Amino acid sequence: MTVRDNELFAILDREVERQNTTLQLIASENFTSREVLAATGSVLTNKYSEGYPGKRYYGGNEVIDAAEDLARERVKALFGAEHANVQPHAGAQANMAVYLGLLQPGDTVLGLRLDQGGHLTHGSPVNASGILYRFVSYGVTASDERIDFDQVRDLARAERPKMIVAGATAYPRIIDPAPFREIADEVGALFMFDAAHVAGLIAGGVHPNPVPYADVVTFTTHKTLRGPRGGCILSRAEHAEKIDKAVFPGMQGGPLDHVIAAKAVAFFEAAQPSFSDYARQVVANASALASALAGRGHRLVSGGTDNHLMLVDLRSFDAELSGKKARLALDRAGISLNENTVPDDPRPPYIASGLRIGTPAVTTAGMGESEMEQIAELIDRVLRHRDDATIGAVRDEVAALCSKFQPYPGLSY
Ligand code: DSN
Repeated sequence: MTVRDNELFAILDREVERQNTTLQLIASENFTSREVLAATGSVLTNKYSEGYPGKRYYGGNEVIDAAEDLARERVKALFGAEHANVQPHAGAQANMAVYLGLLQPGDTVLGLRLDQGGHLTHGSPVNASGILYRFVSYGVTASDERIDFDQVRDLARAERPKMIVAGATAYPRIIDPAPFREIADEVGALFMFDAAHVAGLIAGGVHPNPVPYADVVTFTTHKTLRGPRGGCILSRAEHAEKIDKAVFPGMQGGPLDHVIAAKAVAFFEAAQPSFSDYARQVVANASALASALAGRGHRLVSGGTDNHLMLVDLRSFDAELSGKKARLALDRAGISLNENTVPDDPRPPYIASGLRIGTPAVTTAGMGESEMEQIAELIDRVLRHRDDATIGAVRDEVAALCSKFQPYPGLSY
């Protein structure tokens, strides 16, 4: 009989309490189902299974094979893909495996500017993507702050990239895969779509599916898709072997079988009709929250949103208020979100001039448009005053609101 680690389990209980009593507005977070939690906490964590179903380096993998096969078949059916690799530990590993499999070091790649919504793995100089490959960045237009396809085309013609990467970590608009495919075909480039943020919106049928257009689609399973933390790669059959070799043995050793099982559960859940209702409500809530914030005088990058997130540009609201200062004040009020750069941000990313706000988690908790109005008022009050009395009062109102929408009532470790 082992001694129970009360210290650690008390910390887990504190996190349950935090998630049940404060507002989770980080655009890349969600609340998984209890079935996803159960699979993630299952005995599959005990197994080693380097390789792929039917081709393992260790014995005793017949059950693991069944779980991984189920995950692969479900995700292929969900997105209409020819091939799936469900082993990447996270989105960064998924992206790096695609580069490792399909590029040579030094190859030129086009990706969205990091300060305009791109991800670290889209060529940041401090990330392996930017160290190993020659990324050239496109951006958004100055006029409407949407992807500048004229620039993408001009850069593609001038640079002749081996690959064009679409997708973003902080971009509030639909990303149409069709023009990217057209440009990639014109210059003979591969086309990768990083759908990490919008995978759930695609699965729910409210955003265009990039699978018919892209050579490869990567995504994380824990954002709008509402699964366990992890990554996934979908590809055309012609790239399957290179992608699989790049994930294992190229990038990773033993897969996280418990997480792969939880991914299978999430793909099952995302295939249910109710998931389309969820995806539609995520977007409706983001739209309502954006309108309510705009109505209170906040400038939104691109003027609004058509996905699950929005970017508030604080510069016109209060030139002294950085994204970081705003985030810290909101944190104290029980409102969790992150500071984010806005296009042409004069501040560095860890200070930033904007806030990124997302609705996947609050929508899972059951909130609708009327709660979004209330949340906008709470955020606005904190940003305007930032004193202890206001923050304390908002914290109480946040707790009262959340008490009606607990994601994990009664959960205890
Ligand atoms: N950390 C993720 C996000 O918040 O968008 C990206 O990796």
